[in-house]
Amino acid sequence: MSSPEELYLLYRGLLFPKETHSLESLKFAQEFTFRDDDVVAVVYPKSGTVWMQEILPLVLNGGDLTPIHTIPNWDRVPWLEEKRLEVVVDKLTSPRAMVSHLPYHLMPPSFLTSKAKAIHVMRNPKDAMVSSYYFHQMAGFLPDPGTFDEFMDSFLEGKVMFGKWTDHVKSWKHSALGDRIMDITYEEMVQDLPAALRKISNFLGRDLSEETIQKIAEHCSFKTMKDNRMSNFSLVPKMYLDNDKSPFLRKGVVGDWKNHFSSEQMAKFTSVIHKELENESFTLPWSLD
Ligand code: PPS
Repeated sequence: MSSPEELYLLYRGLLFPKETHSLESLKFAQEFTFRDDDVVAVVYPKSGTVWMQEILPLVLNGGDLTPIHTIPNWDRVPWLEEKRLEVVVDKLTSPRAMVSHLPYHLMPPSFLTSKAKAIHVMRNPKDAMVSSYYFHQMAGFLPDPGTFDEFMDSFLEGKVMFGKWTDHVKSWKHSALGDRIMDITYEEMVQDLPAALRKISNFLGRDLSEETIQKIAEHCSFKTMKDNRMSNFSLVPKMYLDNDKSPFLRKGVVGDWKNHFSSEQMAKFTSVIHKELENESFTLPWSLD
């Protein structure tokens, strides 16, 4: 089994999985030229990234299913910081959609000066942590997570890919993007996907009919995505992502942390997160209890 040192690249204080990132890919991201009509979903890991890879093309193209049925999600809406971007970038047609796990301060200069839009997706960190715990079991390119308790310590200390959840959230909450950024939560999307789709399409200046919204919601449901081989990672060799160990599209619910946290773990987790956010001007959209 490989050690974290072998599996991660340390770049500007953050850990990046070497399988999918390199110094070249991070340089490519830094030098990437954003266009004014680009949109990027900025998401801490395990908080709704691949969901946005399904939603964005459909909202942008008015519900044409071709991209989600013919292009694997990682090429359809690539990660800004991953190696694949350089390979597929010339095939992307405007308006282009991307995703990123980067914090705001690592976004490329051209993003800041362009008019490109950002959609910041947040998920309750307890559920993101549980999802990540299972992801570390199925992803051959990530270190063994250890026990749930050990993984919680790594997560709270930021010794995981893309660092601390609180740092990521703070960076985006303090962005200077004004009306170029929209916040949405994973929980809102689970609770009422059509309403979330209306919010996203309004933000992107798309006037979609109710019929189209309903069609997109159906094709972006957890169940439909789990059956879509272009989106469920079944095309990836098992040595990288083993859906038999834990499916990538695992549960897709809110509050699974309640099935995993002891009362001590819950108290510790909540107190660490609250302490790190205590002087912040923003409030979290959900209670952590
Ligand atoms: S990654 O690896 O960081 O890109 O992962 P990410 O896509 O951000 O997060 C994976 C979790 O999102 C869930 N997911 C969904 N939930 C509800 N509905 C839909 N359509 C959906 N698509 C993805 C996925 O199941 C992971 O959460 P868990 O809790 O593990 O099920």
